[in-house]
Amino acid sequence: MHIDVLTLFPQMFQSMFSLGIFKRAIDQKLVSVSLHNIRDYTHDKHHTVDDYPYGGGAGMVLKPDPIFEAVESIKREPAAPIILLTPQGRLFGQKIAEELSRYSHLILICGHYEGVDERVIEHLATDEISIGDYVLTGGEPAAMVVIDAVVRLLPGVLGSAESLLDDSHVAGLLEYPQYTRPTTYRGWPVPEVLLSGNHAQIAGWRREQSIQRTLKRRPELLEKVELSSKERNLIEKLR
Ligand code: JD8
Repeated sequence: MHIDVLTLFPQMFQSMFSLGIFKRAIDQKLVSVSLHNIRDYTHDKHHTVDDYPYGGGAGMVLKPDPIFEAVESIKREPAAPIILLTPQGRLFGQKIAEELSRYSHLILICGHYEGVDERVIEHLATDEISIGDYVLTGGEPAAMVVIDAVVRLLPGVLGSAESLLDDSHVAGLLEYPQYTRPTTYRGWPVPEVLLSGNHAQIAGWRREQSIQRTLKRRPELLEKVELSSKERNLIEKLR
């Protein structure tokens, strides 16, 4: 997959792409990322990227022309979505991550200040995404969230140790509690069952913990998840 990112602050992405799972994925050529500074697509002496809003109001709006020219400079695969990160977008989740992971090319546009000129939304972007109902100062952290969630779904990016199968938002339940050594830390023991070596019993305990935790913290997730009749009974009992 190739990802083009348009931003006023390309440096914000540098540590993400130079460390850990991302660096490995890029080195293995499973993904490539090009950062484009929107300011490089201005033509005036002061490299102006923003201007006052027509009709008045606080703050500045990103001008359309550098954003259009930046996108037009990219060799775009015809199917590649042009995604604007914005609080007005459709709410990002695992399902959209899976959808985006099926493309071989993504173009992400990060706005700043009060937002971008509406003509970018109407005539350039093909998709608008929000990562949640809180206010960011710009689209960059949202683009990083989207890129992270999408790239880890690409074949080969995760090692077998980090495999996808257990992911809570894939399975539809929250994850069970996890422990590592020491078996007792500051007097707090690891649950006995995990030391038993009885793999069926451990799997049963973990499943029950996942269900209990989901019921307590995110009960709405239980509506969609597939459960056995035994598990449904457990929930009724816990309720
Ligand atoms: C892009 C500018 C800030 C937004 C005035 C100052 C996404 N889930 C999300 N929350 N916030 C954003 C986001 C915020 C942005 C920009 C994304 C560009 N701002 C503006 C409008 C109100 N503030 C986001 N994705």
